[in-house]
Parts: sequence; C-alpha cells; structure tokens
Amino acid sequence: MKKKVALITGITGQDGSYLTELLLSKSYEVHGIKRRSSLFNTDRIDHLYQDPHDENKSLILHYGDLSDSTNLIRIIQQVQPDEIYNLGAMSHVKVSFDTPEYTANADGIGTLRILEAIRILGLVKKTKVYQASTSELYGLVQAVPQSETTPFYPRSPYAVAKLYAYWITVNYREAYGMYACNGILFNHESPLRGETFVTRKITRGVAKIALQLQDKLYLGNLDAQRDWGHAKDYVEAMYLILQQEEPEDFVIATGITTSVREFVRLAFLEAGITVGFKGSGANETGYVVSCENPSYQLPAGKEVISVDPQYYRPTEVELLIGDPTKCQQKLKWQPKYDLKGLVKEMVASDIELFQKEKLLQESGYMIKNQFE
Ligand code: NDP
Ligand code: GDR
Repeated sequence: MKKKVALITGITGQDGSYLTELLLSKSYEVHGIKRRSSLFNTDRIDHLYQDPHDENKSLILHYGDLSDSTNLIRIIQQVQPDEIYNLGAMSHVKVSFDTPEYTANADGIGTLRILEAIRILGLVKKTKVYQASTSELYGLVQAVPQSETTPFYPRSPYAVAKLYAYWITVNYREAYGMYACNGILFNHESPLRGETFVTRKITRGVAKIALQLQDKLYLGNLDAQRDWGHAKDYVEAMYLILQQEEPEDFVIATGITTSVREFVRLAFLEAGITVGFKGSGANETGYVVSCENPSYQLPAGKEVISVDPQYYRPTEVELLIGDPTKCQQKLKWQPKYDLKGLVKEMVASDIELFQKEKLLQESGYMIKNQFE
C-alpha cells in the first residue's frame, strides 16, 4: 500500500517533533520544512534522523520559510502531500509586540501562502490542511469556558495574525471546498517546550535553583490563568482533525485552568520544595517554606521568585479555559496526561539536564549561558 505523505511546517518546534514521531509511527512519509540557521536547529528531531542516502527513508527535510511563497510552491509541488500541518510560526506572544510586522507575515500571510500554493498546484481535492490556531484568539474574556462559538477578541500582534490565518482557512474551505481545518489549541507544554514560555522557564528555574546554579527566578504576571495540557496528547488531536468525514474546526483543551503562581508552587513541590508567596503585584515574592529533599540545601525563608514588570505584556490575556465537549464527542479525543503528570515530567527532565550541565561547567567543559 502507498504510504500517506505529510508535510509539516515548523517541524523543528515542540509540536513538530511530537507530530513527526506520531506520523512516523503510523507509517507516513513525513516531509518537514526547516529554516536555514547559522547554528544547527534540529535538536528536537535529531532522535528521528534517517540517512538521507537511504532509499527507504521516511523523514525528509527541506529548507524553506513561510515568508517565501515560491519556495513553498516548489516544495508542495515536489512532495504532493496528502496532509499539510501548518505549525510554523513566530509563536511567542510577548515577542510579537516587538516584531509585529514579521509576525503578521509569517503567521498570517504564511498561512495564505500555503493555501494558495495548494490552489495554484491543483491539489484542492487531494491535500488536507491543518492550521495551528490558538486559544489566544479569545483574548479579552467574552465568556468561559471558551468553545468553537465563543467570539474572538485578540490581544496581541500574534493573536491578530492568527485571527487572519483562522479566517482565511475557513474561507478557503468554503470558497474552494478545500479540506482545511483550524485546531484551536489551548496551551500545551512538554520537556521540549521553548525555554522562554512560562512553564518551561519555571521548570528550568526550579531545577537550577535546586542545584544552586541560579539564585532566583524572575517572572511577570503570576495571576494569569491557563488551560495547560501535554503536547504529546495535542498532536494526536491534530491528526484526528484531518481524519474526519467533513472538515471542521475544533477546540482542543482540558477544561481545567491554573494560575502561573500555582504552576510555580506545583513545580517546586515536584522537587520536594514547598514555596509560599507574600506581597502583591510587582512586589510579590515567592520564598522557601521548607525543603524536604536532602539533596537540595535551600534554607527556609530564601527568596526564589521575584516579579519583574519587564515580563508584563502591553495587553494581557488573563483567563483561558477551554470547552472540550466537541473534540471529546466527535474526535473521541481524551488526554492521557493531567497537569500533575505534565509538571512531574518537565521538572524531572530539567533536573536531569542541569545535573549534566553542572558537571560540565564544574569540569570546565562548558561555560554558563549568560543570555537566558
Ligand atoms: P515552536 O515555537 O516550538 O515552533 C515553531 C516552529 O515554527 C519552529 O519549527 C520554527 O522554526 C518555525 N518557524 C518560525 N518562523 C518560521 C517561518 N517564518 N517559516 C517557517 N518556519 C518558521 O511552537 P510550538 O511547536 O509550540 O507550536 C506550533 C504551532 O502551534 C505554532 O504555530 C503556534 O503558534 C501554535 N500554537 C501553539 C500552542 C502551544 O501551546 N504550544 C497553542 C496553540 C497554538 P525554528 O526552530 O527555526 O525557530
Ligand atoms: P502564552 O504562553 O502567551 O499563553 O502563549 P506563555 O507561556 O508565554 O505565557 C503564559 C502566561 O504566563 C504569563 N507569564 C509569563 N510568560 C512568559 N513567557 N514569561 C514570564 O516570565 C511570565 N510570567 C508570567 C504571561 O503573561 C501569560 O499570561 C502560548 C504560545 O505557545 C502561543 O504560541 C500559543 O498560541 C498560546 O500559548 C496558546
């Protein structure tokens, strides 16, 4: 039987890595678009490497960029994909305030370029498209829990660009009969999460503080609430969205929301450290109440969290909580991880990582990265 062929933009990102693993396990031929970078940028998929000289290889990478339509047309023409997963994006909400034009180009027009390429190449009836939409579309709270019918009110250049991508996907579906769907995914995390997103920043901070590689962690808005799931579960939903009889948009979420402050508390607890908070707003601090793990010598009262307003956003999204009813009923999607399991895996992974780094630093084989 002929293998199904998938093309993934953003294959080097968190979701790209888990989705590639999933599709390879289902015997797909997977093509990915990676950007040229002055450093290697394939860390997250290196474990999936296949020799490019092997005639039976099922993972093939192409250089490309969502800002370059001729490149996208050429790759899609060559690959003739059955499914395209458009995961590529400038995905950091805070950074999008600094790079709004680039974000609009990659995240908004980039989606149009993919859809147009399919149309130009006459692949409308062959190629299905998954668009990585986001709970950031809901922005300023209109109603909770947020479902497929909740009105959007984006609060960042990132979310506005993704709003364009959402509607252009709907439009190509309605105008040309394309199988094109939005997965409106709420936050999903993992040990592969980018280091500057809050969950990973926290679990790295916990590991470094516990191992005495760092004194304290600076964060922004501790009151923000997010519906956090595990990326491994969420890529299953992406796949399911493209296997339905009819193309539709789906919210993917757990239905449970948690504050950043509570995530901090749970992450320290995983390392055997009980943390309390005092003060409020920019003066709030987190301190060690007790340290039950004898490997980490943290005295009670030690300040480990401070608020730094540089991490505040000009316009914030305060509360996200998704309604997973439709995806549970139609996709039969159920996450395998809960928040505790997610935090446990992330903290364990970062402690292991920094135990190794500590050894390398102490032996003089590695210098500390000062730019974190
Ligand atoms: P990451 O930031 O980990 O990965 C983004 C990927 O996009 C990377 O491979 C990156 O390449 C690539 N990329 C960035 N800019 C371009 C460009 N101009 N052209 C081509 N590729 C580009 O994101 P995630 O894996 O977490 O998220 C995947 C997608 O899902 C994104 O679109 C994100 O906006 C969206 N999303 C994510 C959610 C989450 O909670 N994780 C929730 C909802 C939506 P490089 O490695 O070279 O930087
Ligand atoms: P988000 O994720 O903006 O929801 O976008 P992020 O982890 O960056 O922020 C979540 C919340 O935590 C607050 N926060 C901090 N955030 C960061 N990054 N750093 C901090 O120090 C900090 N302190 C507090 C933020 O203000 C925010 O309220 C993610 C991305 O993956 C998007 O691409 C995706 O679309 C959405 O999730 C769903």
